[in-house]
Amino acid sequence: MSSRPAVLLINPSRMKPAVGPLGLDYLAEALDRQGFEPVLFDLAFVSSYRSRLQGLIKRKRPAAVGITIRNLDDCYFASQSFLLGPIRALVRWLQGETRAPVVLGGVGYSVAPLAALRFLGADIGLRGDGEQAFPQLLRALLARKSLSRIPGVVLPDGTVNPLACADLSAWPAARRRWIMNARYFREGGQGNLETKRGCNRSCIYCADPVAKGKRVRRRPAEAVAEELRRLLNQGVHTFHLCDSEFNIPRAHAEAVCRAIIRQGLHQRVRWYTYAAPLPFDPELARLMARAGCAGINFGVDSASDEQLERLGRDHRVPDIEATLRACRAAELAVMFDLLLAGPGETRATMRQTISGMKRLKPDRVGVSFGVRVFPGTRLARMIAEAGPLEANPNLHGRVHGNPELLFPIFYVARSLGRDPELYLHRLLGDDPRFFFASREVPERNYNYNDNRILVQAIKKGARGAYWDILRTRSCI
Ligand code: B12
Ligand code: SF4
Repeated sequence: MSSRPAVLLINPSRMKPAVGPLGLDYLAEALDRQGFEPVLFDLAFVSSYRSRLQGLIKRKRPAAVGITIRNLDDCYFASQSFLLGPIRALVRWLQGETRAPVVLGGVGYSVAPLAALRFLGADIGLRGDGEQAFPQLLRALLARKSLSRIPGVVLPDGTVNPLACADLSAWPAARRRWIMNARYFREGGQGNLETKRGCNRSCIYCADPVAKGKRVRRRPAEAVAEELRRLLNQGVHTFHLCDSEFNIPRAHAEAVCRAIIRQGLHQRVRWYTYAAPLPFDPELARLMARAGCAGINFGVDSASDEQLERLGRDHRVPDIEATLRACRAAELAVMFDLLLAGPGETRATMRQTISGMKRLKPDRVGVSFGVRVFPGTRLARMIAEAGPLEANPNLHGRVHGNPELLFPIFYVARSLGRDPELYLHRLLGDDPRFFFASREVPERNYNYNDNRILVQAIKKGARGAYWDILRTRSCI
């Protein structure tokens, strides 16, 4: 038995296609380096977990049990699927099996940390990066010291410390040996890694700066490329990056591409990423394509300048056009994500956006109708200033008993008039370029929460970003 204190780390997500719990791979690596014994348990591929977990707890006697929470809900207006119910049952069961504290963390958790801690009945939460703060928390627990000054700590008494933000500037390449990366690749169709954290933009609805911080922390580009090599050695060759936006800041995107090329990996990997329409240019597009990038998902949100202004975006329609041209010239596949029905949206702005997309013809357009309201965002503050949630005619979903916005709640501008979804469906017509949330037409559904079409395609060998897998299944 190891003399190092064991820490049990659990991934409770069973969503399919299965996305590897990257946060736990990084966290376990940090714990290992700092004198702990990480013990991973993944619920993604097991049907019942109790007896196996019981055995593990008995054998390892963990000092703490960590649970990663990636998604609070699926952020989809059409489904509004809340995902914490089974995790609450898991926390209760764990508390009956061990006296070790149950600690919560993860990007979803960090969006609504106190409300999620209380809902789940866990002992401690940690909002933000875990690599430095979690070992610090564990050392304090073992020494029976106060937790009150540890960054990111959240306690049921209402303590919510400032977001934990790790210094990643000297962070070496992770070995990527703690989660089942090869299996996730086989069954989830893509590997994953981060090149940096945080986003310094001010889009009014976005949870990323809330959960990851507004200060961008870059990883050394050579370490990112080295990590790619390690995943390649496990047979993982197609990736989706996990940065909020790859091109913010542009210089780091360039450095990462150059490191991939310098290390000779560009002809062995294919990767996809999220990126913002600005800053983007033909040179960056060419460099990304050379470094193995196959496709980019741009959060363009709207093709109405007035709506983009209201959403706090810094790009405008001409930037969207220029970005698409740059990608076309570099032969990069393009997905544009729209975010419709936000504050001020009207039928006219929605019409302008859909006709703009039909004119531009990106490879695919993801249509999100209804804006999930996240705590800590400017949108949430605007709503709070307007009065009680129940009385706000723009809000849908859990408007009662949801002051901390933990449960799915969506903004759908009243200025859209009656039956706005029906109107939108008419605008989209049967143009296969558009994905939108519809259980009735599964081929056009791009909710990745339990998407059986994707699961089947991946089983048959499809690899890549999910939108690209869906696109190539029904090529136009
Ligand atoms: C990339 C990405 C995707 C990619 C994933 C690609 C891949 N192969 O991994 C794709 C496109 C597939 C995707 C899909 C979805 N996504 Co997504 N995605 C992201 C994104 C940008 C990165 C996630 C990530 O891996 N981060 C990097 C890892 C390292 O960070 P981390 O998990 O937070 O871990 C760190 C800390 O949190 C902490 N930590 C983690 N666990 C623990 C545990 C303990 C005990 C402790 C102490 C600490 C700790 O330490 C870690 C290291 O510092 C995030 C936003 C963001 N910037 O993070 C959205 C995000 C997580 N996604 C989101 C959503 C909603 C989804 C979907 C449900 C959408 C849908 N309906 O289809 C699906 C779900 C897919 C699934 N099976 O889970 C939302 C979740 C919001 C919410 N309400 O909870 C986010 C936050 C985006 C947003 N702003 O709305 N996604
Ligand atoms: S939408 Fe993109 S650019 Fe805007 S704050 Fe979120 S991650 Fe940053």
